[in-house]
Amino acid sequence: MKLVRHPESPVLYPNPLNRWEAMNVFNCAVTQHNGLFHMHYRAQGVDFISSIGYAVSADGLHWNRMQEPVMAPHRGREDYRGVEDPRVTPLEGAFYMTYTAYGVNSYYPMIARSDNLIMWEEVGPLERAENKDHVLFPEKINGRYAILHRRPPDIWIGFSDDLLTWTDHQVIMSPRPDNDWDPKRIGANGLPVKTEHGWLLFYHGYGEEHIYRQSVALLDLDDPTKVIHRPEGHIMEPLETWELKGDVANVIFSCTNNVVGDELYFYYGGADRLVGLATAKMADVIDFARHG
Ligand code: BMA
Repeated sequence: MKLVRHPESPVLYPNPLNRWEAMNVFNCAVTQHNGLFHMHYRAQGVDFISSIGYAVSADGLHWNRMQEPVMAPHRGREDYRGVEDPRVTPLEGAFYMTYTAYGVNSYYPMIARSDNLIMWEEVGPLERAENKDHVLFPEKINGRYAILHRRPPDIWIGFSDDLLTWTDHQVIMSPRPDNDWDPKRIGANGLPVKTEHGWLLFYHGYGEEHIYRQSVALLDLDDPTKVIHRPEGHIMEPLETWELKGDVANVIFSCTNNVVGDELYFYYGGADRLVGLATAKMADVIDFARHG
């Protein structure tokens, strides 16, 4: 099972007229709300500092962009190099953005909140440690908020009563040293998709050659610390010129996995430069996650 590149992909390019997004636009979250697609994307300007731009679309292909970022570095030395890799989770009537605060010397995982997808206020850090690829589940699990995150090199899960204090962290998936595509590091993509067979988790992995590929796994609905099945193979790898060459070579990276009708819309950053779109039938993805 492989995702198929959409004929209109890439769907978002850098805009050389705006300093803050002149160089690269990539790693977006797409939120379907009130009949529209809302995109939050990582943008890099001429100084290579990352901020988060916003675009809206009726069809998921053609986007209207705001001229200013909706989030820029705002924590002094702690996010001086940028705010990166937004993932947006609708939860209890609000929207939560999980993103990486990249500081002068280090990075840590942040959580922000919005009622309208444009104006964001900080909730706080998940922890003040080198950790990223964090994403909230779209509902509470056994009465607590749940978050996937990545203390290198594994995918972890943690729980909270108030989104501020996170406890009960444990590893749920690790790199597979003998596997040909995810032997070194793995991390979660967009928010897990609830299916009748379990939480469908999209994740990325890479090895010594630093090629970022994508795959899926299924987590238990009631106890997502349990991995039900994890296929050996991947569902997408860099192949197009703009996925092989860009700001960082050989990268397909994603912070979102959208269900549109009976299809998966998989938006991704290609070589840390453009936003691409690939699709598949959801039924095929779920079948691969269960039996692949
Ligand atoms: C990760 C993040 C992503 C990036 C990827 C590949 O660590 O920085 O934003 O797409 O590396 O360069």
